[in-house]
Amino acid sequence: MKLPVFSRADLSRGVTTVAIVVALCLAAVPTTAVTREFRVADTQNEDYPTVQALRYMGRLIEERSGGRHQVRVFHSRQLGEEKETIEQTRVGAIDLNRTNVALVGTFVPAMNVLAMPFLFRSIDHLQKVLDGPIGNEILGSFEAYGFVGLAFYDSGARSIYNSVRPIRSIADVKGLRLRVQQSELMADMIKALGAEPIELPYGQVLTGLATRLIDGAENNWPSFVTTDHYKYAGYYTLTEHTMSPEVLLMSQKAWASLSSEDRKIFREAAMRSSQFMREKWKDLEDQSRERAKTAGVTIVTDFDRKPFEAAMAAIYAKAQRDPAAAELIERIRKVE
Ligand code: GTR
Repeated sequence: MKLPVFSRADLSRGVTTVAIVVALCLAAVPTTAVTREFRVADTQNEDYPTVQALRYMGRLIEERSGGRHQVRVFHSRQLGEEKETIEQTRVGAIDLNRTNVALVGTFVPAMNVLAMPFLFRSIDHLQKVLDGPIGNEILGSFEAYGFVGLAFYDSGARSIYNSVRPIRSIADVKGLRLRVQQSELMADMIKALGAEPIELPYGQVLTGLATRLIDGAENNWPSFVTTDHYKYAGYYTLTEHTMSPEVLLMSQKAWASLSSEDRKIFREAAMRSSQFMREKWKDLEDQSRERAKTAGVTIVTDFDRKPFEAAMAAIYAKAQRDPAAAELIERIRKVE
């Protein structure tokens, strides 16, 4: 077999061609940072305002990074149930996560403060806290636990619903098997009201209601209705026992891959998506309430709230054993 013989001229032509190809390839790659797709998890359905807000954020990020970064939203538990996705976000397997603060309380203690019962006097009070210095501080506190806090999303107030009886007094709660999020604080809260808390992932609540494994659960209007829980639990009492908001987290691994300029783009887009979500939220709350009413759900608004609040004394005593939590609770109460 005869090997090809290259002349000096052939070789130098080859080198020139390779150099041109390499130069063209380099020109096509922006020098600022590497292009990548960021995966974000959300447990809610595709139409839910949080999912829409994440998509909106993605559009902003893509636009402002000149197409270098894309955000792909995995809704409806496509990446797993909420608790598992938080663990995966912490280790960097998932880049971003929209979750409820009650679930992050297991990892980041300050989050439990935001889920404390009857802490916020109104949605207005909650928004003032989240939009002000306390909200910023809390977002900043995530770094010590392996996350980066980007923004809060509203989630209204959570109330108790069930299929057994209308709850008009605290005595009516007694003995009910009520599903709670995978959160010690939420389980303690329901126990303090005299019910039996059953910790279940969000995706299993509908089956739990349909099979009578549970008598009821607690959630805001949009979650109660968009999941069809209202079709099985016909009594909704406006206990509004917590206003635990949603939070958008990023894994530290994904954050570390961003240039300081890109970090700014992510933070700003997240903040803007929070405003976007707020506008969508109110409408969906109203629509969901109307849909439940039309479907025949009994909505109890006239009930004795005081004993519900009083039953929470032990929850506060336990939380306030941590001086940082006690101080945060006080500061939140003082926000006018
Ligand atoms: C919803 C919240 C979800 C999830 C759910 C639940 O309000 O948006 O992230 O925490 O409640 O009860 O599991």
